Amino acid sequence: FLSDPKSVAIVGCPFRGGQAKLGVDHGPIHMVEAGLEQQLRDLGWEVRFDGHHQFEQISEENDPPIGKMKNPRFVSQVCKAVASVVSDHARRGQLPVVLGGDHSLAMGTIGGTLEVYPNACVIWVDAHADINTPETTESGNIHGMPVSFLLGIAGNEPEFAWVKPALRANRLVYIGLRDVDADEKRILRENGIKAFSMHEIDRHGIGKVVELALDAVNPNRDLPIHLSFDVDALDPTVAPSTGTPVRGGLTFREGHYICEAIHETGLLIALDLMEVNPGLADAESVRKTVSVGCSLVRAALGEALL
Ligand code: Z70
Ligand code: MN
Ligand code: MN
Ligand code: MN
Repeated sequence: FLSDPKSVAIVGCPFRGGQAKLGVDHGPIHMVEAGLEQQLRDLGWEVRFDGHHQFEQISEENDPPIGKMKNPRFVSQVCKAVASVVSDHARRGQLPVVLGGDHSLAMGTIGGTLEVYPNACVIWVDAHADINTPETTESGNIHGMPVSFLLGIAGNEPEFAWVKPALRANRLVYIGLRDVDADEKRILRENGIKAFSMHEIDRHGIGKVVELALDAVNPNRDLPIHLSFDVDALDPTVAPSTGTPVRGGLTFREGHYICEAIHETGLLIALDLMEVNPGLADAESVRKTVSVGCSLVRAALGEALL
């Protein structure tokens, strides 16, 4: 799927409109300043840094809630712009590495991927399912809803009419879930969406779980893969600087194993690394989280290969 020489485009998305906490918009800047660009070059990739996208801010007074959804116009406009950036890179055979920013951005990243690779499957690594609808959300935060829009189960919402329901339920699989709302559990069940929670990881081990996850969405190992990695999938001892840390998460190695195993398939065509929030903790926790974020990206792009 990718051009030769293999090329990645780092897309910084300093955006926090999908949730309430300050600081997550600084995630991409910190990861780039940690040297991610050169680290990927050292792995043999041709790297272009696409910059930190500047999004036209819509002030809160001009962006009142639609139903329970907070900052709907701002989130919608940013995700639409991100979709076009991601699809442009994908069309050129470049692998977009999108640095968030909050996870509402996945509407844009996955939307952009599916424009170019309509049969791509999505591996969503997260403590949360992010599959609330504008009806079921309790928080009103759109970073808890992107998957419902991508699946086309979010209901008729004119502001988000541009999001095509391009993701099929049988092309989506979760790994790492442990904080899922009751309505989200119902939505997962009703749509037959495969999910491997921390419970399954404890039972089978991460190696088996990744194999089962790939069997579920990519049985013949021939479909392109979009990996959307929320850093809060990792245990808070490993990645403390994130908006919604949930204990009992992936170890450092389990997180890396997922990325390495997906790299090994040779099918990875897009990667999101979301929810790094350098504003939320002490300097050492920030350093640790930014560093593990870069390290996951390197793992997905082949670092462990001997
Ligand atoms: C909750 C909601 C969420 C991330 C929190 C939480 C969603 N289900 N996602 N932190 N990254 O607000 O819908
Ligand atoms: Mn900062
Ligand atoms: Mn998420
Ligand atoms: Mn999460």
